[in-house]
Formats: sequence, structure tokens, C-alpha cells
Amino acid sequence: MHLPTKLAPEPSPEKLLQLLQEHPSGDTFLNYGTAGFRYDASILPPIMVRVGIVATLRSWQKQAPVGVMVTASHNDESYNGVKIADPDGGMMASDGETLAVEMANERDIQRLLQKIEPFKSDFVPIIHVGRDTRKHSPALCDLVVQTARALGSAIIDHGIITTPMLHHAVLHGNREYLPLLIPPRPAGYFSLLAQSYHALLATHSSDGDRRAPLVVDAACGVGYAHAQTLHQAIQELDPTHRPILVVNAPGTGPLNEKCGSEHVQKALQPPTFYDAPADLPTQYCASLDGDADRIVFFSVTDGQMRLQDGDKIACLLCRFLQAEYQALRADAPSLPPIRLGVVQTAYANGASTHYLEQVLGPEGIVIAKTGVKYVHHAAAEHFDVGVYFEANGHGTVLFGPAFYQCMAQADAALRGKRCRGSVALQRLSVLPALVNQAVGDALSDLLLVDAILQIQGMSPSEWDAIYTDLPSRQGKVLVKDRNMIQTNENETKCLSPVQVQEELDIAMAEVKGRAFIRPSGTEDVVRVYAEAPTRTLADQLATKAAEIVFRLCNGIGEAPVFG
Ligand code: 16G
Ligand code: MG
Repeated sequence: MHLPTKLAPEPSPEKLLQLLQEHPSGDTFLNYGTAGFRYDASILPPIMVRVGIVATLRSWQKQAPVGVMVTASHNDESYNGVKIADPDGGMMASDGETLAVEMANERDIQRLLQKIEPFKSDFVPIIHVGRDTRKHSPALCDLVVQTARALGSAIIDHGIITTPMLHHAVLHGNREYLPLLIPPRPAGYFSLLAQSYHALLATHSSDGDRRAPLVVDAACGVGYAHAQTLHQAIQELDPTHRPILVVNAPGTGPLNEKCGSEHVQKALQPPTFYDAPADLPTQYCASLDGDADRIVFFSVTDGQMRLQDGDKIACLLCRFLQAEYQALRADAPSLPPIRLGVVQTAYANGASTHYLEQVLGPEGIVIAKTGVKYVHHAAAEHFDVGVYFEANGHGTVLFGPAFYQCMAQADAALRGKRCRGSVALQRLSVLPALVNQAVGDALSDLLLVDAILQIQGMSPSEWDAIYTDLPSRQGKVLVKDRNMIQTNENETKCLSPVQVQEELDIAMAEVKGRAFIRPSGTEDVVRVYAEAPTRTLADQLATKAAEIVFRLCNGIGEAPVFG
């Protein structure tokens, strides 16, 4: 990471004008979708210039540092994208998105410049920037930097980092480092994770970990180098720690292609190991996505793959948190209750929701709209300890103020005692350091899951067996205009056209299954999901749901058939 060469560069209106003139906006309407602006890399330069402006305005508006990450996550190498992080380290809130869309779509340079004026203030805007390993990322990132500097922003350039590291840097930069203006160092991230993982494992007595090595497929992306650094940090604390073998380095294979979490979860196939020996042990593996904010686990034995997706991770975490919290309260009954719960999306497999109902009770589950920002928000709003995971492997655990109060009271109640409750207290107290509080983080989740499996003495196959997924099918339908479809808040029901839901209800009842349709937030398609007691029925229901959308929502081409 490079320190800002000059904390507050002199604004340069000439440079700003030059950048805008050299990179005029095209005709396409640009949308700040679920995960920022994401397009074929060739059309991104004008967007990057405008994001340099928006990030500066956001920093002025909030009077605090913000972040910009250049990545297209799990998309293929031809794509790139950019997203902005708010000062709390989370995804930029919706008022910022509105501003981003307005600025990106303003074709008239003079009008664009006028729109900047009301935001100007004495506060020196500070922008953390990071990028992934795509070949176009350095040049695209540089456009953001040049533009922001032309407006007088101080840049903290983190170079090649994972998306969650960027969010983490923004969060920690605002909390601890801002008064000193010393930017957070990536080294701080690794030692925080390694030390808290170590502290969590230290609560559990074992005679050494003799399990198979943990193999991490880094999707040929940015997670590769950072997973290795993390492994080194762990080995420095505990030289006997079993190896974490990181495979699929950038350049050894195409980014996200036949590897990475998106491939493993959607195709239900193990990744290609581009740079690993044929005898790689595959009893215990994890796949990251291209910017390392998602993770799924899997194992391959006798050619058979078993997947532990985001749903299964959520179940493991909830089971652990509930057990520890109950152990704590058993020894400290005067503690106030805390709300422990989980947020899932409509894509969560019904079997996982059923499992979670048994662990947490029905009041412990909220279904939110698809997209990280929605589930994150719901977890913070509904729970004091809020787990959220999308089935695709993006998730984390958020700890709210009532949790910290509960820990402080438990500490007072159990001080000096040696009991199960005090072990639970140690475990729970270390979690907010291990678990990324800004966004879902594949590296943090990797260590969290691994520590829980060790503490609970569970093998990956025992974890896998806690429930069996209902057969499900996902597909997409091309329609003339996906915006004609309106859904309810959490996208489990279609409100308009009304007939769609009426017909879906009949189709679901016929096979005792569940199905929903929703317009995608990232692609020009309508997504279809179905699950049912058997594979045949799930395919039949998905086919019927796609046919309903195709017929009632002006389908293009042919309705897809599944199975
Ligand atoms: C984005 C979202 C992801 C969501 C997916 C849905 C982030 C960082 N990622 O990848 O959470 O599951 O979009 O895509 O917000 P869809 O709307 O095309 O189905
Ligand atoms: Mg990602």
C-alpha cells in the first residue's frame, strides 16, 4: 500500500475538464446495480472518471473517508466494475446510488461540473482505493484516482486487495486511524484475523489437528496471494497448524472460469485445479470468488462432490452461536436476552430454513430481498447477533450494541469462575474481531468455519449431513422488459402481473413445491427458482414457472425447459 504522496492535492479544474473531455459518456443508460457499475471493461473508462467524482462528493457529503473498489467479482475476465463503500465500510447506501446514477448519466460536461459545486466543503475528501487482478484494473483504477485528485481528494491506494479488505480498511480507517491520518495497513488485517482465529481455537483442547489439509481454490483471482499471506500469519502463531494449500493462482487459468465459488455452487462441479498436482487431497476444500467476498466449501470423494454452500455455512454458524449463547446463559442466568437470528434470501434451500427454524425458532429467521446490501441491512435491523448468508456464499455475522453489553455483563458475572459459561464468553467475545463487520469476507469466513468445525469436533462430511438439500433448479427467461415485473419486498411473491402469482400458486400446489420469479438486478433477464420433493418435480416446476413468465411477461425466443 502506498501512503498518499500529498494528503490534500491542489484541485485542478483543468485536469478535471480534460479527463471528462477525453472520456465522454456513451449513449447507454448506466445503472448502479446490485454490485455497482459492472460492464464489459471496454465501456468503463468514462464511468471510472465519474466514479472518481461521485466518491469525492460522497466523502464531502459524509465528511469522512469512503472507498472505491475496482472489480467484477465472479464475472469473467472481459468484465470489470466499480463499487463505492460508505464510511461505515458497508456498501454505499441508496441515496448515494441515486447520486451515482445521476452523475454517470449526465452527458453535458458543464451541467455535470455545476452539480459538483453544492457539495464542496473545507473537508479534505479521502478515498481508499483497491483493485483486483484483472488486466484492465490498474488503468481503470488510475482514472478514478486522477479524477478524485483533480477535485482535491487525498487517495489511500491499497493496490491489489480483496473487496472485503477494502471495506475493512474503510471501516477501520474511520474508526481508529482518521485522527492520526495514518491509513490502516493490510498487515493489520492479517494479524487481526490470524490472532483471533488462534484465540478462538485456544478455547478448545485438542491433541493436535490431524485432519486433511484445507485446500483453497482462489478462482485465479485476488484471493490467492492474500490467502497465502493469511496462512503465513497463522503459521507464525502456530507452526504446527496443518497446511492450507492455496491453489489456482492468477495467470495459471482463466479468472473464475471452471473454478471459483460461482462455478462450484452453480454448476455443482469441483473446480479445475489449474496449478495443482493430480494427487491433491480433496476431502476438505473451499472455493473463493474472483474478489474473495464469497466462499463455499466442498469435498470430493470417489469422484462425488458434496457442496456446503452459504446456507450450510449459515446453519453451522447459527448452531454454534446458539450453543455458546445457551452455555453462557446457563452459568449467568441474569443476563439480558439477546436477539440471535439469521437472514436468508428466497434462494435459501427450504431444507436449510427448516433446519434453522429448529435451531433458532421461527422468530429467528428473516427472509430479505436478494443482494448483499439488503441482507446486511436486515441483519443489523432485526438482530443483536445477526448471521446472514446468501446461498452463493456471501455472508457474515454482525454484532450489535446489545451483544457488547451482554458480553460486558457476562464478564462481570463470571469473573474468576472456571465453567463452561466462561469458555463460551471467551469464544463469543473474540468473534467480532475474526468476523468482518463491514461485508462478507471469504478469508474471514474460511477461518471462522474451520475453527467451528474443530471446536465442535465435526468432520466436513458430518457438517454436510446436518440436513439434505431439497432438489432445486434455477433458470432464466428473456423478456422484452423485465421492469414490468413487480414483486413483494423480499421477492418471494410476484405482485404484478397479478396472474403470474395466481398461476405459480397452482403449479406449486400440484407438486408440493416452492417457486418464485424475480427480475435480475445484474442482468437483463427474469430469474426463476423452483424446489420440490424430487429432482423431476423440481425441474417440472421450474419449467412451468418459466413458461408462466414467458407467456405473461412478453418472453423472447423460447421458454426454457429444464431437466
Ligand atoms: C450481486 C450481489 C449478490 C446477489 C446477486 C444477485 C453483491 C456484492 N452481490 O452479485 O449479493 O446475490 O447480485 O444477482 O451485492 P441477480 O440480481 O442477477 O440475480
Ligand atoms: Mg464477489
